Amino acid sequence: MKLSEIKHAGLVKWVNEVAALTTPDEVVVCTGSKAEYDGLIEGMVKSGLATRLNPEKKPGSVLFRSDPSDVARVEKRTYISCAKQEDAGPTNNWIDPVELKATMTGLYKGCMKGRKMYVIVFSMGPVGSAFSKIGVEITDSEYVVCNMIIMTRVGTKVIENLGTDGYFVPCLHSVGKPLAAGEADNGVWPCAPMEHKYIAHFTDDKVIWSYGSGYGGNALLGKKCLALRIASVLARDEGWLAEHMLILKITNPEGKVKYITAAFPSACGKTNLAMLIPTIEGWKVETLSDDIAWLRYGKDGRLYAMSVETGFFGVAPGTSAKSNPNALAAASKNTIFTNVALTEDKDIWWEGIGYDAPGTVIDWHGNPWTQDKANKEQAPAAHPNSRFTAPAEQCPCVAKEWNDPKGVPVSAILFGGRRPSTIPLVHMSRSWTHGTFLGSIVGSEVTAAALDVASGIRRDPMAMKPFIGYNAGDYFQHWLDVGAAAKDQSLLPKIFYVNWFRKTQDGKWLWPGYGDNSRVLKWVFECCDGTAKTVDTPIGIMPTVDAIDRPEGVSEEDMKALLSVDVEGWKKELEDVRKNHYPEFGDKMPKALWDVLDDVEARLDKASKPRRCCHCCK
Ligand code: TSX
Ligand code: MN
Repeated sequence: MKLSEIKHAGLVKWVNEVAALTTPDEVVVCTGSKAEYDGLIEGMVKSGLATRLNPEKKPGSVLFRSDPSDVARVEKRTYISCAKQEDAGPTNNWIDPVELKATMTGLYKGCMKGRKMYVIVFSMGPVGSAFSKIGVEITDSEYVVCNMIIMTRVGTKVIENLGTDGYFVPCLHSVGKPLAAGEADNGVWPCAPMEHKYIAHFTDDKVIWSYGSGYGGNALLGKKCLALRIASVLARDEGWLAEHMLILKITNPEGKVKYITAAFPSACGKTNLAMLIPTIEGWKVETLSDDIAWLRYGKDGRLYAMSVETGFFGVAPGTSAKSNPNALAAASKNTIFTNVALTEDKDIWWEGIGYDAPGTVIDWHGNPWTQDKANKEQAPAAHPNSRFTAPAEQCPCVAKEWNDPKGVPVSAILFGGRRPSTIPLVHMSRSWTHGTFLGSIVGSEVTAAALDVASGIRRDPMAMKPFIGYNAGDYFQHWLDVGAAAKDQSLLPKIFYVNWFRKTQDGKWLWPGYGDNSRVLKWVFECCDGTAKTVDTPIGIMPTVDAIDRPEGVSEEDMKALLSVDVEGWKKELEDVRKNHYPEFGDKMPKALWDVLDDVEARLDKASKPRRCCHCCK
């Protein structure tokens, strides 16, 4: 499509300015059609950047290997750039926008030489929904265009919807690797050195500039940059929530439906939970989103969650027929794989796929690799952050309403983390404010490779720490404000904290997890209906030991361990929150959350003091 066909003067002006700065050979407006996608993939196969997979085993699918320096989001090069540093807050890198724009303009000068510049007009959320946001990504990466076509709604319909003066978020991206005359990528992943990489969010004018990386959240600007960081700012200003949450639909044996959202730090199996297959008779779980949810009040006063993406950009290693057959099915065709291993018969393989590597495979560096199970130190064949980009509609358990422009009414919000001790299998907050407190203290144990945190817990409030586009203290206050704005507190979702990762003293998993988590979801469901068996505890509302159906292999003792309050452990936990976590947010930390901390500590104190029933037993 030609730029002259676009009727939006502001968009055309911006595109022309960017073209003048970056000097591409050609400007292409993306239509999002299958022919366009296929043509771009074909071009990348020809240039050696992509490998076509076996059409019998993975029809319509390709493999990319990125540069070893460009394999993940780079938080140290990610910036919230606004006039006042305080507005970026303690959790974000900050550079003054005047300075950062000057630096990046210098880098963008001539950076698309020898390349095509693509204009991707995309919608986060269904096209035309009052809650959707349109973005326009300008990029010089065909890989980005193809991923955006899977992950978002791209092209003609969105351009039409944008009209002559519709609002859009400008998203500028370049891999930062211009080509000399006659030069081609020749199979080399284009990107710039680390010190030239920038992922910048100009939050005062809601503009995204990304330079130097072609990978994932650094480059697919609709996802983390727009739908979380910029959207969180819009959400604060407009009174809604942009959250790092999956959305699932759960149906009980009587056919009653509820919708649950859930936020977890990385490596907790969020995609697995979104696509869970229940082990309890008659229950069903379906998926609306595995990563991002936008929540706002409906006319009925309930909080609605809308799914904003159209695909899954999932971590490949660990995905198996056992852990997540639905994700494997979603990625069985028309999928882009990045940095996984390639088998001799042009299929894919990765660590934790559920079977041994067949013969010698090509690892993510492009080198022959033969599995050596005796060698615990062997470098993996697939990069630990290797990915599949798969269309949501290919997921066998996608809910029919995943596309609904008004979203779905939320009954429960789950927070969770990877916690071998202290945190029980599940507990429910006493109120929205207490639930916000639980979200604010979310954390996961740090892995052996990164023992940089004294407590061994890395806090990741609401699993949003890297994605809050403004001051995190203000974000906590915004959560409280959203709850306070409910026209009826009883219509608010109930908020839970779950922990699938409890271990015994000798390091064995106490809970089988995966499909058996449906037993916890059942209790959550019952809490929302007011039929659950509950007990009030110092930390919140918990299931009685017999309230949750016990999976095979879990003894009654185990269940008691999973569902008891570790009073001393919780006191240490809250001391860490008081001394190390909350102070990070300084004056911006809402008093209401300090008050919850005081309240829970007082309840724990009361529980640990020997009770005096009368004068005779002092
Ligand atoms: O995704 C996971 N979930 C959520 C599933 C809906 N994982 C994988 C985490 C890494 C991404 C889990 N790992 C879960 C879980 O609930 N639980 C565990 C821990 C665990 C691992 C293995 C076993 C039991 C628990 N059991 C056996 O291997 C036999
Ligand atoms: Mn995510």
